[in-house]
Amino acid sequence: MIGDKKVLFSGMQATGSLTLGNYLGALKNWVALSEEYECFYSVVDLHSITVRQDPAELRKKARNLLMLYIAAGLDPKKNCIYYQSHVSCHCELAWILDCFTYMGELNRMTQFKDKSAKHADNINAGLFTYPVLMAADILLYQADVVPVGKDQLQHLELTRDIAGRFNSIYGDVFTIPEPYLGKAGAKIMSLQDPSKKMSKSDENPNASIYLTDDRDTIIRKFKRAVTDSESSIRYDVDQKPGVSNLIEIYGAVTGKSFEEVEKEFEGKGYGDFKLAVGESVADLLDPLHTRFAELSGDKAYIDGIIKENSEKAEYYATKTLRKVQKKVGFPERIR
Ligand code: ATP
Ligand code: LTN
Repeated sequence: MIGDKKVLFSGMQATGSLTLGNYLGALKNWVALSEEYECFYSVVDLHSITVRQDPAELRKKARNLLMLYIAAGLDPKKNCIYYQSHVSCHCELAWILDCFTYMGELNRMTQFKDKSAKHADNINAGLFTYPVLMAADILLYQADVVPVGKDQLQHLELTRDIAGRFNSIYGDVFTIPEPYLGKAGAKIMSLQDPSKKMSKSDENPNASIYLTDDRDTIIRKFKRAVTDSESSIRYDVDQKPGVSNLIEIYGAVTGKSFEEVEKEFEGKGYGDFKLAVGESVADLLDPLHTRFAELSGDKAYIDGIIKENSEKAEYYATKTLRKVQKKVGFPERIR
């Protein structure tokens, strides 16, 4: 708890441009939860270097991501929006937690398996211990709740195991976090291959809607989305994964249930449906584009936010880290 509020932590990697999947699966929920909780929203740039990054690009993407958090509706005066790399406690706690995590546990992580298959020439130790750094992120702020997409549930389960293990040895040090999954949009699939999730690191730009895409691009990408040879608009993930994904997107954007969407497009063809989905997404993203452009032009404001919030994050993170260091037996600092 901070004051009378429960704590929320979440983060996104500064790799690639954010997609509609990131927005519907994560950002949208973040905004909805931001009044109720004391929130920490991190740009997790330490995690980004588990795959090779161009330094100038990474810096730019990290700043854009931070601005997108704000453009999407998070008030940076109320929510602690900061760069993970500015708070060194994350690395220090991750090391300690590494010593409480088993190789077998990390070996089971599907993201590790996927990413090592994708980057077979660079299966580094960071990629392997990635979930421990994520556990450190969450546990440093004593988070009660962590909003994530479905793909991150396994990491969250591991975080809970590590925290429970640590607590059973040293007493109640960490709050055990609960995942928060939004109702709709928890797993948006690729527009080109609906068996894969929409991902910002996909090489095919037509597979994802980027939050920075303009209206024409958005509509064009939806027009090209892979569907099937039938023509009915019906939710059936097994038989009609492409159409079901579009229904999921339309439902998440408009707040309509699957049944309502099916009804709305009864007797209509894929062309009409795809256009409606494209327009609803373009309308959703319009205000975000305007706000992002404003923020991009206000360097001093953004720099101020970065400074203020990294100090706030550091204050809370240090509190937990000092407690942990004491528990494991490191000598006290002499002042
Ligand atoms: P990468 O391709 O670099 O792995 P990503 O697009 O998978 O990136 P992350 O940075 O791993 O995105 O995820 C940020 C947040 O967005 C997480 O909470 C994640 O669960 C959520 N998320 C990512 N992709 C989707 C998706 N397709 N549908 C719903 N939520 C998603
Ligand atoms: N692993 C997450 C990003 C992430 C995160 C976190 C999410 C890093 N640390 C802490 C929630 C809480 C991802 O790839 N989406």
